[in-house]
Amino acid sequence: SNSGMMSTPNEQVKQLPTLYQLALEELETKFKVIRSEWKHRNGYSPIEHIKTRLKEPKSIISKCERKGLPVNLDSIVNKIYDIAGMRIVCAFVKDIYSILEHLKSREDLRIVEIKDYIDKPKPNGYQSLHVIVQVPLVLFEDIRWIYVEIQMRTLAMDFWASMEHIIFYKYEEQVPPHVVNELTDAAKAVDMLDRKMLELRKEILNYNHQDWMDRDIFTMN
Ligand code: 0O2
Repeated sequence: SNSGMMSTPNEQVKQLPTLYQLALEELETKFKVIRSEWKHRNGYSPIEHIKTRLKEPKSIISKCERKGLPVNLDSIVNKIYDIAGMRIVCAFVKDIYSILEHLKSREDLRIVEIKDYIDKPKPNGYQSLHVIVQVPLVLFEDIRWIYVEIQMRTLAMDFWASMEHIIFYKYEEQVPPHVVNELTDAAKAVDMLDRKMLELRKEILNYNHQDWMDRDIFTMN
């Protein structure tokens, strides 16, 4: 005899959006703590902003089809990792890798897969660090580990990806080759900007450090 808690596949499908939404909220809370602690320790937060989204049922179905998976509860829950998505935009590239190291060290998250499109950009120039994690949701009966795709990028990478999405989204089929080349060139400008901003930051930090040392010597006299 079934306990009252058993649910039919249909009921389980209905519950899915709620579970993914809750997993995103749990993860957002973890990042609130990370942000606040980082700010206390280093004087600035490595995170510029965070956005979350749930994948539309239509996109979930077409992703199953694209990957040659049957469209059923099992594939959706166990094979599609980006139904819940979180995008974290950082000021500097090194902040992204610091966050990654931190995520790896946590016991309340499982790292499933890391795709480093910063180290190896996509052919069009797309850069981001994608981390598939599982977030635990403590339910009455058990703990459900829910997949979430975290995309981490710098402000410059986010600008490029957002523009690429706006410009090319609908024209995927017939983009002239020279336009693709120019898009990839524009991605090099992203790299250049990220490096330039890091240099400027280093200069500012050195400058203030120098200033502080001068004052120190002055007071010692
Ligand atoms: P949306 O609208 O963001 O939901 P797979 O190829 O299936 O094994 P998958 O999931 O394609 O793996 O992995 P990938 O390529 O690591 O990540 C896909 C997501 O990254 C996309 O989600 C985009 O958000 C983003 N992305 C990947 N490549 C590009 C790109 O060239 N330009 C832009 N602007 N975004 C990119 P969705 O589901 O495609 O779209």
